[in-house]
Amino acid sequence: MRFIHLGDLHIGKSLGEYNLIDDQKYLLEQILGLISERSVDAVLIAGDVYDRTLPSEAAVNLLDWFISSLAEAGIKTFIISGNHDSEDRLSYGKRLFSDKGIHIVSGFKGELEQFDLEDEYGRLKICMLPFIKASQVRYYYPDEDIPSYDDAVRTVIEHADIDYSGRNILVAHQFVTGEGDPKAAGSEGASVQNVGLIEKISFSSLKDFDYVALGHIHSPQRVGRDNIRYSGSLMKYSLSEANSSKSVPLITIRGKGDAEIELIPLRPMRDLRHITGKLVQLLSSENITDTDDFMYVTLTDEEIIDDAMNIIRQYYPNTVKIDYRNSHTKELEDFDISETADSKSFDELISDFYRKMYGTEISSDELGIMMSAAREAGVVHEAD
Ligand SMILES: [Mn+2]
Repeated sequence: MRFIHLGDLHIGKSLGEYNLIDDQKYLLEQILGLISERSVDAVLIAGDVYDRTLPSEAAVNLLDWFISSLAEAGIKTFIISGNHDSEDRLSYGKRLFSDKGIHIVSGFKGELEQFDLEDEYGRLKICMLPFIKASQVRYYYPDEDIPSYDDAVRTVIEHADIDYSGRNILVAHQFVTGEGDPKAAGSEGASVQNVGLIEKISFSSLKDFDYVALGHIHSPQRVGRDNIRYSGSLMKYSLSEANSSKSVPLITIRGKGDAEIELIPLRPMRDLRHITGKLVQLLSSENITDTDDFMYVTLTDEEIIDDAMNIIRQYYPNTVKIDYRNSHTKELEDFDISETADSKSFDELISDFYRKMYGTEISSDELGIMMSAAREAGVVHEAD
């Protein structure tokens, strides 16, 4: 039996002011193409289906189109909720969809939900664990000792009485660690960036499954072993991912313990790139490529360029953000504000800041405007 593992679709997400719905549709079409080319039987979607709990109309339409296409092609689909999804909204229509082979488990109801598939090697179980917190598991298992997420997941799995002599797949959306922490992409949000010890789950709790399809971390990677993986997000969702690439795990499971994993690269409609240099170099004709891409531009020019964003957008209309890296920003990086702030008055601080940013003295008119704004904001008082 052959599977595709997806996760962190974040349907409806935008990048700065740019809506990504067309890019997401392009990638989902590519995945449908792959499914038919490689005779895929089932799709696992490991949470963060939508980007937000209240998805836009365009986002709902796109998911509707995708799961309808899967159902029409006869593909069994298994979807769990992630921390970005609304459990209730993602549950919409789930009993009806189930008849068409689209199985949604959104929100934890006290046990690991399981579905049986069948092929020439016998039965294969799909176990679905939507995003959970330890407190939810404690509620259902008041007699168990559940200090951490690791204990929570282990408790749920133990109570599921899984027959490990047969073949089992787990779909989950959690922070699972291998030899070390998984490498985050940077677009996951605070739930991953500030993850505490108590929220981490060791891969060893999951090692008896034939394959574990994880969501939550946006960089594609294995966790502890090859058959426990994060698929990674559908596309690059932040600047920190500019130099990475996305892929889809294609898993062929034959007999017990015989899972073959192939990583299929995803080709985005518009890539996300980061370029660095002086404005004239970056915009010289030999350096201009792929002008539809989403661009992050770091200018190394010493002087601030008037209207740089609009100039760059004449060449790269989908520029998301520009910033500077030069001797002034270097000085600012080295500058310890806490040391100076206590010993200087407000107008001295503003004058210093202006000098560092623009390399010239602030005029008395400009300083006057800053002082009156500061008085209005209550930062300084008349007597200062
Ligand atoms: Mn996510």
